[in-house]
Amino acid sequence: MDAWAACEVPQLPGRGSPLRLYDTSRRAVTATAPGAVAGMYVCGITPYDATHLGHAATYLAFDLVQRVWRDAGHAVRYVQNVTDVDDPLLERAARTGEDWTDLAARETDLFRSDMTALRVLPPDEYVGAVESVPELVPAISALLESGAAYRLDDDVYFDVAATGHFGYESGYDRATMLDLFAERGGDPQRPGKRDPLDSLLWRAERPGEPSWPTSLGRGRPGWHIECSVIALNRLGMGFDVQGGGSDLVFPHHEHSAAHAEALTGAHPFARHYVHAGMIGLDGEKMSKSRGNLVLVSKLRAAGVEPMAIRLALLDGHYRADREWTGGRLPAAEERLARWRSAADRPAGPPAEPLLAALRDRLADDLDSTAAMAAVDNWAAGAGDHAGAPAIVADAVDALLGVALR
Ligand code: 5CA
Ligand code: ZN
Repeated sequence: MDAWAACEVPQLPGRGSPLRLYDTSRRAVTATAPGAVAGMYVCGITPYDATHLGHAATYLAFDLVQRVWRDAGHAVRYVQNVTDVDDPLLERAARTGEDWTDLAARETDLFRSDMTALRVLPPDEYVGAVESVPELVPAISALLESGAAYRLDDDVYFDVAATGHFGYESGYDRATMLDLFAERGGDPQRPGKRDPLDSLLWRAERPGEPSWPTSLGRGRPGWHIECSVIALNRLGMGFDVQGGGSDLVFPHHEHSAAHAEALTGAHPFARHYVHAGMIGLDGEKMSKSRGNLVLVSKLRAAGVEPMAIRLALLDGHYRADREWTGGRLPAAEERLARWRSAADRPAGPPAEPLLAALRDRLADDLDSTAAMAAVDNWAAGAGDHAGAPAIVADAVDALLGVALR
């Protein structure tokens, strides 16, 4: 499907530093080491409700990854999915009486316009679950043939014993895995499974649910295989970053990795598993199912400048769980105004030290808070460097994605 329009990224003088990122599987910050083309897959939305600030914060974190890589001289191949058929979407449509395809199309459109407004660079390939059914079916069949998957009634399950590596991505113990699996869409209690943690690859048709006629029978794909195969077919094994929010560490990313590793016999699926912290409201994770949402589109409709939303969300480390509070927006608006008037000056302090600080801080596991403090310092300083404001505006645009002019 179509993504959204890209904004221009200014080319900066010199070259940025190699990016280091926290990898969930190693539990450490280590250097990313992309070749000429860096590969990144970030899990996309399940389009049953509008983009909230938690989604936006997660996509902004990976937007910084792309910007830092580009500045360091890499081309980036970025793939994102849309989970446009899955239980929560179908349940919402059934409850409101809306056609599920209409609901998905409408919310995906709104997501595109929110991402465009926030100046998030689009993926090179934006791929829906529905349109990828023809590539998921052969992968599920191959897993069945190799014995990594098995039939249970007419459904198909992945056997977690199929690779010797299951559990390496999250590092969780079995009790934690069982809890999270039950909490996040798994079915540990279903009788007949080889292991309670085995995940659904193919769900045979149920009355009233959408299904596709395939060589596996009529049905629809499971969730983890969607991201596994969409990424594998476009980026190959061992791509640089698999990303999403921390609620996807287990079971989603563990199973996605295991599926691809069982399919190919190669390891690892991704070289870095990168997870953004959860944005909370009133002490709880902001989520569609809880309904405690602050929507990007609502803020925009109320006249909030998208660049202020961007600044508000970047003012905090991407990995930390963060609480959204009403005071964040006015503070970000005030900061944006300060930066804009500083960038409008005929001259200012030299740009080079700021550019170096921005590059250095962002390359260190995306320390956006420190990067923004460096811009504050530059804006507060005085100087007679006539070219500096233009370079700073370009740097803030290219690296933080914030348009000052
Ligand atoms: N479609 C799946 C991924 S394949 C999904 O998780 N969709 S989602 O719409 O629920 O979430 C989209 C992205 O936003 C995911 O990366 C998820 O981890 C992230 N996310 C969801 N809620 C929050 C939150 N409160 N704070 C930060 N990120 C969040
Ligand atoms: Zn995913």
